[in-house]
Amino acid sequence: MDWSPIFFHLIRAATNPPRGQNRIPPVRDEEKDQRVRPGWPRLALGALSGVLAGFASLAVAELVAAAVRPQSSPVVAVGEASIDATPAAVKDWAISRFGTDDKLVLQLGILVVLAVLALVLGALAVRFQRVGAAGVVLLGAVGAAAAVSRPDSSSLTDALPSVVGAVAGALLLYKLVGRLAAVRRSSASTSDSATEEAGDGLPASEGWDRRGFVLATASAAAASAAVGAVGRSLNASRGRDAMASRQRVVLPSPGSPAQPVPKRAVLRVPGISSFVTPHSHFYRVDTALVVPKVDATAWRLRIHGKGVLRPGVYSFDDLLRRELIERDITLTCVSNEVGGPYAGNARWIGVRLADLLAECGVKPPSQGGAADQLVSRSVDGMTIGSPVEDVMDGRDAMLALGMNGEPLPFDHGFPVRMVVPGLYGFASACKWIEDIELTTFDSYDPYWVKRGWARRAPVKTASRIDTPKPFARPKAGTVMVAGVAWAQHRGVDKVEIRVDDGPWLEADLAAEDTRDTWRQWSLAWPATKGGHTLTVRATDRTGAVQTDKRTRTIPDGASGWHSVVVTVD
Ligand SMILES: Nc1nc2c(c(=O)[nH]1)N[C@H]1C(S)=C(S)[C@@H](COP(=O)(O)O)O[C@H]1N2
Ligand SMILES: [Mo]
Repeated sequence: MDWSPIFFHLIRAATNPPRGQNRIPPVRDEEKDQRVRPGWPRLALGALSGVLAGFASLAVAELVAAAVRPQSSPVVAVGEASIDATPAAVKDWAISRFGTDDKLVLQLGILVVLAVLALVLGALAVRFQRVGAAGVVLLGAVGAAAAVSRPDSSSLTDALPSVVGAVAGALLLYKLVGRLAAVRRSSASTSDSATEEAGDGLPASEGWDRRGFVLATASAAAASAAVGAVGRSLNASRGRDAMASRQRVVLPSPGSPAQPVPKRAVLRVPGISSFVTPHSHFYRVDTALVVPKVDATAWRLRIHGKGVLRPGVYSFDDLLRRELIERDITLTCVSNEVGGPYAGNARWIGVRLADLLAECGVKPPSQGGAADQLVSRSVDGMTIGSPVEDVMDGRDAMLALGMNGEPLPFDHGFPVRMVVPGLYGFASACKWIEDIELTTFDSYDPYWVKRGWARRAPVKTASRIDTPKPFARPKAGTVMVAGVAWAQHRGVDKVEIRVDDGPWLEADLAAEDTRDTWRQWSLAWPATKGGHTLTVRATDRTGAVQTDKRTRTIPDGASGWHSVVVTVD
């Protein structure tokens, strides 16, 4: 497509505007009847100009962000800032209401708010041209402030996308509403360029330069779309080095392989969670609106802090060359409601964290170590605190490089993340990790703790009915009730099902893979017609029965029994 006429018009619109447009020009007597106060059609067109200016701002910002970094784009920066500022309860609600779509919903929400503000500013600009433009600049300032105050922002250049975008949008709005305000003069006053543009035989319109407005609007819309599209594709290609580095990774066979998953650990019941969770079904919970794309070749991990006798810096290849362990570990999120979906089981391959720490001279508190908290930091500024005692107590805490036989997917932390059996993800599973600092619980609160979550968060024993689904209508007869239960690092020893207020029936437990993985279970239920409530509870290897006491997810994980109501036909 040939863009030159559009750009020509855009440039013309910008450089050759009708004069006197920021004020309603003085009107001669014979024009008075043509002079209309902005009625709703012009206000509507002003509002349209506002939306267009907003669109142009975001398009330009997208292009500039491609040059700076994708996370500096105003919608991303404001979105991530609002994620950080959202009270824990609201965030929890959003996660449970929208699930993994919460980010999409958030960004759409920001766009809707922006669109409304743009409509208002545009309509306002019809009467108060400068106020409208100033409003756009102000919105840009908000974006800029959000961008430079992100924890992963290291430079004021992060303000550029918002600033440049806002200036472009403000100019455009100013020009567009100028077209609306320009009063059609008598054909004698040829000095007015608006008149020139309209003076080609088109009928004079209701007191403003209709043709000039339509042309300017159309060209600005087309130019913005083009600029935005270029920005988007540049942004998308920015991760190319990272993607190439991921493709080059060859995971060595582990020195300490996982035992094969026992055949009897996997049940063949339709509707049950698969024992190993494929990537496509593995939950994702993080605060990143733009998934960090880290180039493994340039990646480094620093280990330092209290009681670290020999601080270390490791490259990805340094880690690959070490002896690797391979382990099946079930990861769960503290935001998971009773019966919720935020749990997944994968085969991880990585470096034993305790060995690395020991090499750096770190001792656990029980052996006189000075630090009791290990704070992991990610490239996107996340901070996660784990007890040093836990990661060094012999469990398979690791810096994972691979998941289910592949390098980590970007969504799940490429190139390296932490995985610690028995701790919730927010207290252990730092993705895109780049720094480990040894410190104390007393002296530092990481990200989630600052927001009301617990400092220490071992996984609570949980069990879930996967099938039948809530409100299912199975036929009377034998109905397979099945699901999973987890109590990582303690192990699950028993799962029981209760039908209505009947006795607890012991379910058939699939064989255990390891005590760090969940266990599938099933029960052949002789279902009788009518409505029934199925309830599940698990018992862990310490003998503790899963509590029926319902708690919220905040601060340290939901508890209570999962129930499913069905109607048997
Ligand atoms: N960098 C970073 N790491 C993070 C998070 C995050 O927001 N940012 N969220 C944590 C939480 S709350 C959980 S439950 C796990 C989820 O890991 P997954 O997305 O691979 O399932 O990642 C953890 N690691
Ligand atoms: Mo989580």
